[in-house]
Amino acid sequence: SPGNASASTQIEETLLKVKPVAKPSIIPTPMRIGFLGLGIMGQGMVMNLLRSGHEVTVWNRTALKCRDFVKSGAFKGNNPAEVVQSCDITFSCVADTTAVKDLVFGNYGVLQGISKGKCYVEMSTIDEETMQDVAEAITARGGVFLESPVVGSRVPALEGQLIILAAGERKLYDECYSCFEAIGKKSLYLGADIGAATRMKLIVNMVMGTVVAGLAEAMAMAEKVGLDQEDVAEVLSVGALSCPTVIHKSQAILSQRYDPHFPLQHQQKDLRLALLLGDKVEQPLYVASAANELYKKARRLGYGESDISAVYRAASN
Ligand code: NA7
Repeated sequence: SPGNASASTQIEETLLKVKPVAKPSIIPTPMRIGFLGLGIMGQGMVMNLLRSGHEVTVWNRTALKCRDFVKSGAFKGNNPAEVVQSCDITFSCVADTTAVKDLVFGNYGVLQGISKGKCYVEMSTIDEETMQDVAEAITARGGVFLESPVVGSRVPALEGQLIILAAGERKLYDECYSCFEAIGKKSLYLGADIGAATRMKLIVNMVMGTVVAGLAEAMAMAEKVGLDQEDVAEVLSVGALSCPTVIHKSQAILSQRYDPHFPLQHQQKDLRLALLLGDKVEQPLYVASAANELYKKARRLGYGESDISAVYRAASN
């Protein structure tokens, strides 16, 4: 469709524009790498794997998104099972729990490609129970599993500056060394216990979600009390609250440009998952709950696929 064609052109333009941070010392593993999911995060990660000399086979539900990566030297798999079969280590980074379940347990899914020694790394942010179910299914077939959500959004993914959180099989974590070097600025192994990396990711995104919701509410209030929002953004940018998130998100609110760096629906998913986790351990989460409602409202207003900063629309509505 024309929509898809323009998505592909957009990918190409973005990839040409962004320069990754130079990392001359990477020695790519000779292992064959598979990558499932070419969303905002997957696109940046795959580009950096290719740039650093890794052999990568890609698959995406919407196949057209593979085109620019094949032009840049990737192989294309026909389905997840085929990618897993033809590669040594397969990474996946897709939207949510439903997507992961489809990908892993579905027809021609990951599980059908797993045999003894095949390695699978799940980078999506999902609930830890599903993560554990996936781990069990993979290992029951002789596969090796690592849970590895990443912290960072579109630009850090494109620049190879993500933070990689990992838990599961230590040997596989070590084997991913050159891949993690290519896509990230830091990686952290949190132990063999599947779920630890997801919990860390949810904690970090709880901070992100509450900070951006608070900023949106303050900007909306500023306008109501007769302040110039540009002045507010300037004061914030020179004070102790000056950080990339506050600076970039206040600029997005000022310019009313909400092109997705971190899709709002994913932030709301992460808050929802954090609230479930809080429920399990009886931790009251007043602030995160309130923020979650604001993101929910923004989704209802149609901003699910916009950037997280579009939560301003819910706050000012
Ligand atoms: P995006 O840009 O929203 O991309 C989502 C990706 O997930 C994209 O490749 C989708 O394929 C894919 N997807 C969604 N549903 C499915 C199903 N049912 N089956 C297979 N593939 C699916 O997300 P991000 O890249 O920003 O984030 C990815 C994860 O990292 C997420 O968990 C974040 O919280 C962190 P499509 O192109 O639509 O066919």
